[in-house]
Amino acid sequence: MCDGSERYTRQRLVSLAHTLVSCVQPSNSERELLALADLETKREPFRMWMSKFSRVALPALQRSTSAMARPALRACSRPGLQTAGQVSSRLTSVQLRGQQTLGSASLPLARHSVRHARALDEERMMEVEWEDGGQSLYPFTWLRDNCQCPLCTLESAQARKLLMADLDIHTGVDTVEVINDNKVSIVWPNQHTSVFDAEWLKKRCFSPAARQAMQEELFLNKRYYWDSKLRIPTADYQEVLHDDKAALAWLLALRRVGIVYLKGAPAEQGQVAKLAERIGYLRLTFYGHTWQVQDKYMANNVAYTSGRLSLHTDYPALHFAPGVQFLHCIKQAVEGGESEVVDGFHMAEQLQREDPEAFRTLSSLRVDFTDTGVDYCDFMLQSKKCIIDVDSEGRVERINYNNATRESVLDFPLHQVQPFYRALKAYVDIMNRPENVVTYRMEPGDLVTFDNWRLLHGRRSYISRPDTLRHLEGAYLDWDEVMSRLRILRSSVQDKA
Ligand code: OGA
Ligand code: NM2
Ligand code: ZN
Ligand code: ZN
Repeated sequence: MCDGSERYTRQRLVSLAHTLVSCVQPSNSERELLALADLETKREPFRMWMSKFSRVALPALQRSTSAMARPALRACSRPGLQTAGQVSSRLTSVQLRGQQTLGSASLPLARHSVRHARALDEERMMEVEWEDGGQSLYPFTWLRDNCQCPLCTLESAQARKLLMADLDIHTGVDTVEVINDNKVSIVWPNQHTSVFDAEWLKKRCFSPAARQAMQEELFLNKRYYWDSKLRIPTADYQEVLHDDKAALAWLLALRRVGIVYLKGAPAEQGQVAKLAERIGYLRLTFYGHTWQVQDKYMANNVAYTSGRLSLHTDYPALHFAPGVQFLHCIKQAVEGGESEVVDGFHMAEQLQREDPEAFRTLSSLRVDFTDTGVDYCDFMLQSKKCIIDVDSEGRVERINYNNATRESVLDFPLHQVQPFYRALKAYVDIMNRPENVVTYRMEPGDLVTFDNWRLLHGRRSYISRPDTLRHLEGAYLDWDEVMSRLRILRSSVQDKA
């Protein structure tokens, strides 16, 4: 088998691994999950890689209850997985025989051919029948709104030119036909013509499974939850700066695991800014573009002392707290100064299970935070945040908690004060259990990157001596910019493969 097809197979299996990641539940052991993440970074000889894939992916697949895991399991779990050719053909057949929507978004190499397309005038939808037997429905209004022609779309910006004022949301169609090159052509009643590529349509199928696959591809919202047994994913700082594959692996792990350790940075200022440039730009706050964590005289923040910092997220005093944090160790204390981290989402899940009342309290009561002082300029911040932010479906999406900046002003009625303290204590007690905390000690040249919306981090107190001044440099970024770079790297690395 030539290198090209090995690469092809590997790429497909990596795609599958991505799908698996979205199938496996947090109950899977973290070691397996991290090994899965490793799959996409390591350039091992093909056979070794294949046997690792089967060893790691199969147990996770077998335990997964997700419908998406089943066809993948059928493809992988037969004997003879070791040879690339066999796997390759099995995956092909899975794609061909699968349901219309299976992983269409996460299997980029799949080809979807249109067998037939017709207008359902009554429902005002177009029905597409795929070669694999599946069907997809597309409303006329949506099709007209998303016409890709140069009159309706500014191609150079990939943006819609068509105005809402010019969209007839009750439009019918004149004709629908499949044309050359796997495209569907629609002629509208005013004779305007739209041509849609089949792959483009397939990705935008409205079935729940296709939508879920597309959302996962766009936002990578599936996380690995962890506890003290986590081995923090680690990469080489220089490699991340200079190699796209290393940078992609870094950001994928940052998204899924929430923390990645980089080693090998020069022990001098300027590295967090350089790393931020790898992504786009950093987030300016009142503490400056980057900030120096040191024991300072008349400190404007508890972080700038030698005291212990209990587990916290940075900057809940901002309504839009920074999504990502970098901390670079330039000098470590002789004694103390170790770092601690916990998975705030995992801890919130545990709280919800053990003490649903406390979870309800922390996810519904808005707490005031405050921060006043002078740094980049003078500031007087006030914010109101739930300590556990949940989305409209009740999923945890952000943790906001720094005990140092929690306001003494409590904006709730008397009878809710004690229940609030009880709930907060319950959450903090879970976080502080030794089985949940990962402890590490940063050495000069180490640079930790983490999800500040998800992790809580802390540091032990340290002995401050003038000759060995502990010094970390930090910077913030936001998730939009980080995800943007992640998507770009994913598509450029994929194109090169
Ligand atoms: C901070 C912080 C960690 C450390 O500055 O907010 O969490 O190890 N610092 O000093
Ligand atoms: N620093 C490290 O919420 C906070 O005050 C976090 C921010 C000072 C930039 C600390
Ligand atoms: Zn058009
Ligand atoms: Zn902090």
